[in-house]
Amino acid sequence: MIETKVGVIVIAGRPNVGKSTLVNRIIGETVSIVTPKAQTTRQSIRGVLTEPRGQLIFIDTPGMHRAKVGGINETMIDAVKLALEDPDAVVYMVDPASEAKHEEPVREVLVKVSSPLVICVNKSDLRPAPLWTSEWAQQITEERGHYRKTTPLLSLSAEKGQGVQDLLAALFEYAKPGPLLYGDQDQWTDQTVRQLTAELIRKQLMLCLGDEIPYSTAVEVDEFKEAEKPVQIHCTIYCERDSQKGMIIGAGGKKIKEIGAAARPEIEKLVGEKVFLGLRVKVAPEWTRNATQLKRFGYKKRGKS
Ligand SMILES: Nc1nc2c(ncn2[C@@H]2O[C@H](COP(=O)(O)OP(=O)(O)OP(=O)(O)O)[C@@H](O)[C@H]2O)c(=O)[nH]1
Ligand SMILES: [Mg+2]
Repeated sequence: MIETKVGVIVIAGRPNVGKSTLVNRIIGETVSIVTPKAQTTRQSIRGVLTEPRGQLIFIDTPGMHRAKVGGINETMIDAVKLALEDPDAVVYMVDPASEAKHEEPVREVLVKVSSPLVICVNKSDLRPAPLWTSEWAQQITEERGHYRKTTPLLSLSAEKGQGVQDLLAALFEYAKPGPLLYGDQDQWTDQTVRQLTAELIRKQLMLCLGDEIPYSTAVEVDEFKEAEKPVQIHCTIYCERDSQKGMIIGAGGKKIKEIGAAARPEIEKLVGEKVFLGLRVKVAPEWTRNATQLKRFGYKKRGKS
C-alpha cells in the first residue's frame, strides 16, 4: 500500500501578491475570489488538493497589513494569526514589485513561525524575481536557524502556472504521512455553496464599484432554493451609508443590474444550473466597525478546523 501524505499549508503575504490566484490555480476551482484590488480576501479560506501523493489543505489568508484596532481589518489580521499557529508549512509570497522595506512587517512575523517556510516570488510572467530577494531570503533562512526549516526562493507564476509543480513538490516534502483529512474526494473547499455565492457577488462589487465602496460592502444570501428551476437565489448587499446605496443601485438600477449580470454566470457555473439572481441593497450603518455586525456577516476569529 502506498502511504499518503497530508499537510496543512498556509499561504501568507502582503495584499495583492497573488495568494488567492495560487490557491485557485492549484485546486482548479474558484476557491477564493481574485481581483486587482488589495484586500480582496477577508477570511481564511480552505482549498483541498487530493492527488496520489496525498492531500494538501491550502489556507488562503487575507493580505497582511497594519490594521486599526476594532474593525474589519483587525478581524482579517486575526484570521492570519490564527492560521499561522501550527500548519505543516507556510508559503511566504512576495510580489516582484515589492521592496525589502515593504516586506518588513510581514517578514517580522513569518521569520518567527515554527512551521517550515517556503519563500516564493510570484508573477514571474511579469518580471523575474528582483536581485534583492535572493540575499534577503538567505538572511531569513539564517535567522530561522537549523530547527526551523526554510526553502528560500522559488520563482512562481500563480496565473500562468510556472513553478507551481516545484512548489507542490516542496510542500509534499513537508507534509506528514497519514490518512486523508477530507475523505470525500470531491470536496475542494470548506465553504458552503451559499458562502461561495456571496463571495462571487462580492467579487463583482470589488470590480464594478470604485476604490472605496467595495470595502464598505458585505453580502448575505437570504434565499437559496435549489429545487426550483431556475434555481432561485436572493441576496442582500449591505453598505454603510445611504449615499453608497445610491451608487450601488445606480441611475435607473443600472449598476446593480451590471453587478448581477456579471455575477450570475459564475454562480451558474458553481451551481451547475440556470440561476435567477435577485439582489437588493440595504444600509447597515458602520458595520465594518461594529463587533456584533462583523460577527453577523461572518467576520470573526474562526476555529482552526
Ligand atoms: N501577471 C500576473 N498577475 C498575477 C499573478 N498572480 C496574481 N496576479 C494578479 O494579481 C492580482 C491580485 O491577485 P490575488 O490572488 O487577488 O492576490 P491576493 O494576494 O490574494 O490579494 P488579497 O486577497 O487582497 O490579499 C490579481 O489581479 C491577479 O490576477 C501572476 O502570477 N502573474
Ligand atoms: Mg486573496
